[in-house]
Amino acid sequence: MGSLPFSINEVLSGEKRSIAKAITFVENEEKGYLEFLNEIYKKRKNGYRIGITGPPGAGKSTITSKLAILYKDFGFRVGIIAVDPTSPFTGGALLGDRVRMSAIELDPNIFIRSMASRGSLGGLSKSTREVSDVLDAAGFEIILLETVGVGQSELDIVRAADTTIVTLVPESGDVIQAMKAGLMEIADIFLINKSDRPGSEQAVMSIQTILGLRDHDETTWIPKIIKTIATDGKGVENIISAVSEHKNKMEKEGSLQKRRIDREKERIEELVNQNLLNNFWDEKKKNILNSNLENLIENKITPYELLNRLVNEK
Ligand SMILES: Nc1nc2c(ncn2[C@@H]2O[C@H](COP(=O)(O)OP(=O)(O)O)[C@@H](O)[C@H]2O)c(=O)[nH]1
Ligand SMILES: [Mg+2]
Repeated sequence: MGSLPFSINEVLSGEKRSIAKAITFVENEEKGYLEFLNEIYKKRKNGYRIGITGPPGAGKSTITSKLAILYKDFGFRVGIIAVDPTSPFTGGALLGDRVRMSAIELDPNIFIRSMASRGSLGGLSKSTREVSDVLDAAGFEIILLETVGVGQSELDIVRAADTTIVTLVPESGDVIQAMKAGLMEIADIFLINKSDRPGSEQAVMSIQTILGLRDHDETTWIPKIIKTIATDGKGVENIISAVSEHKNKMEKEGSLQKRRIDREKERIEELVNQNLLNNFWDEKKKNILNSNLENLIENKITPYELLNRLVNEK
């Protein structure tokens, strides 16, 4: 492949500056980025991808940084991808948060990358997945994906993650909101964060009630509900145990493999769509379209006839 603005070997050996450059390269879809992704695909080492989502302000970034530190203390290398416009990782927080973040940013075994959520084709899921691949190939064994749970983004994070954590707070209404937003279906683990505030027990019970209404058998993973106080690090070790339990259960039932297969299937579909689109609209076809616009209005050609002409045009 052609020359890259960074060294692949340095990326693969975990050199942070090169990794950062490689990610920018992929994010911007610079010339040669598919060849680069092709180079590293088989170098991935099965890094475990954990999605952390939930409403703004629930404590996702605080949880993410505490998880990163604890995993690191256990001897893992940890990569963080924060897709959250208000994340302290993206500079959107108070100065105090920002300063606390820098301490983990400087840790040689923790890599943090913030990403803008973009509306481009494939959007969040695509870039999150590809950037996770880069981190995986660079030897990060744990990959934490933080995204703010509004709209499409939490569904995208689920597609990119092996285990999905939904972070809520005790205040009444949060659980109802979460249900409406479809968060109940996607969570493998629920956190009731800010459990230093009143109402955490009721929040746990309402989630239990909702989960209890679902069909399940011995193969079903029943989501764990964990109370945390992220600012004090309380409950964070329980999150790590729950993630391990979820991983073991999925491995036993074959569902981890299935999640990963679904992810690859979706990737191929996106790649094909993107490839077809990029190659379809050449000058000739654009001319056919433009020269027939009036004909459409004047009923001289139907959209379906025009479609056939475009598709069959060589
Ligand atoms: N009282 C309390 N505050 C918390 C807790 N966890 C996070 N916070 C605070 O809540 C605010 C939002 O946290 P942040 O992690 O940025 O939330 P995010 O928007 O979900 O990423 C920050 O000021 C945190 O210090 C907690 O367990 N208890
Ligand atoms: Mg955040």
